[in-house]
Amino acid sequence: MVNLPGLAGAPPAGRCLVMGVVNVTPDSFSDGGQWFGAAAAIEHGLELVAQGADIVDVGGESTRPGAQRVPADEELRRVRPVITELVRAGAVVSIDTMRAQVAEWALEAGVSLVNDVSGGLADPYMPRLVAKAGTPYVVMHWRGHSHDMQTRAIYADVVREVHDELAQRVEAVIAEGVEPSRIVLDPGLGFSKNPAASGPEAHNWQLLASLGELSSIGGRDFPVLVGASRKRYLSKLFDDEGASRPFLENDAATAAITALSAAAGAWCVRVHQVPANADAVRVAAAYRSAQRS
Ligand code: PMM
Repeated sequence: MVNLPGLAGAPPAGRCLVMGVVNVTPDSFSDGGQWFGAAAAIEHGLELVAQGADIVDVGGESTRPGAQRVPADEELRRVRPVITELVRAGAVVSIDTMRAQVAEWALEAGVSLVNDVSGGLADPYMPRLVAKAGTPYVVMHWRGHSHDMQTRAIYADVVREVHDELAQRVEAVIAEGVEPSRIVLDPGLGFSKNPAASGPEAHNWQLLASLGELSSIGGRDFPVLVGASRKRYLSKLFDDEGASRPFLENDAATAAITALSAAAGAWCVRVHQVPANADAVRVAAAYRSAQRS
């Protein structure tokens, strides 16, 4: 396990970190099937590191809207060789899973962070496992599994409700023994959020514009991870007379969000394509350091 900058007593990060995504799945939203074979996934992970990813996030279960769950042994079968090889190669690896059983194996294999899109709601054993391991823990805002999560995208005030629901999760995982200094918050863009580009239903945009407010819970400022990359709400911005722009064309828009999020103080961005985002976080760091206090 590697100590991640900006968390739990490690030196400050100096800039927003870049997490590159390796989805070892046949059906993820934005790159499903591309890296499904272990050899392709390992090669891709190493390429992301060479391009400047600080962390490689490996997942074996798709969470795209509508996705059905895969059995735990299949999830493990997918991620095992990929994590083993990436850790062996010296990469800083995180495990993207909602299952304690998968996280437990990955922690023994040497991952440095547990990324749980359910924030401990999907598997009640997860927070205690993470507490015992002493690794950083990404607690994402989540209202339910992917098969029907979009029916839960109902908010009177999305920023206040996501903040308050994250605050409840923070309290719950701390009660299970997770150190507050190891918690990273994530607004869960695209998860039970309306993809609208404007208006009162533009949940993802409202959350992005309020990262500071979201990260402040109980008098403490938590580090924030932003997972905006290639999501459907980005395509909505560029919809042309009902025709949706393919998500693979949204990497420039993703880099723009990375710059905005990093300038607003995000700790890390989770992205599918690294080079432009590695530039964007450096742009934001220079911009932040030039700001008058
Ligand atoms: N999004 C996806 C998967 N894992 N983890 C975190 N912490 N935050 C996210 O927003 C997030 C995630 C789904 O994205 P993909 O299937 O397109 O990679």
